Amino acid sequence: MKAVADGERRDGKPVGRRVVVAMLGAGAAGVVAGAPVARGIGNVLHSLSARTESNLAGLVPGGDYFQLYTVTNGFPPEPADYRLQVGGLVRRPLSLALGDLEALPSTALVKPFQCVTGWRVPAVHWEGVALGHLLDEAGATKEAKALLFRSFDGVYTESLTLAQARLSDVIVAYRMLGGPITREHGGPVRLYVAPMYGYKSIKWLKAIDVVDKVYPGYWEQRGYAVNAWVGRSNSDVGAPIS
Ligand SMILES: Nc1nc2c(c(=O)[nH]1)N[C@H]1C(S)=C(S)[C@@H](COP(=O)(O)O)O[C@H]1N2
Ligand SMILES: [Mo]
Repeated sequence: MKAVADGERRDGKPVGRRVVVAMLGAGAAGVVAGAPVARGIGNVLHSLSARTESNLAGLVPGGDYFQLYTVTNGFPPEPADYRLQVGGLVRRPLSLALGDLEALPSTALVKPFQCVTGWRVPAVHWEGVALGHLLDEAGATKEAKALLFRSFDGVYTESLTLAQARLSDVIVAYRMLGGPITREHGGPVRLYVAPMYGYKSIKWLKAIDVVDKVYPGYWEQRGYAVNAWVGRSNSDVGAPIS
């Protein structure tokens, strides 16, 4: 059996928000006989915190391992065909193959990953390119205020202000947990926003559009905070005092 500390689930099964709908439809978490209880409660509480932004989810007991979340059955490209588009309010639009990303200066981080439902993986190894570096390469114009991230799944989106995007622990990641990012975890390339809840870390990253204002992302349109700081006020839009 794998060690819990490596951050992988033991059964490898994806957990989607569709479970929430199914379970609420059935009446209560308790009726899902035989399902891992913490997983079910986690999903139900996720829907609660979407409305209340309370910290109820923090009460859910759980191991130090990832759950796999996706609102779709994403279809990422093969690593060989992968391209990341950086466009919008930039002087030099970019189209980067995986090899192009790997050739840029890399940032390695060992940091927690925390979903707003309460599960948290304490020390995850990440590697990728600082998002601020990509912004410098592309040359954001004066009008640029925020970023809109799009996924190859065609549904999920995310947002960051320009100041948030330039934090040194926000990376376009191509390695995670000691290897290339797996398909389930959003490979070949996903975002990792270390100071914010997991929903900011969009999987199967397809495009970064530099835009004139914040366009709230998938879960943000459904009630989650746009400024998703872990352990800080959601009303704080700026960069942290470091
Ligand atoms: N494309 C896409 N990215 C996504 C999601 C998703 O549903 N689709 N879920 C988010 C949420 S809520 C979390 S907690 C993390 C989970 O990452 P993991 O599946 O690698 O554990 O991915 C985030 N990125
Ligand atoms: Mo999440």
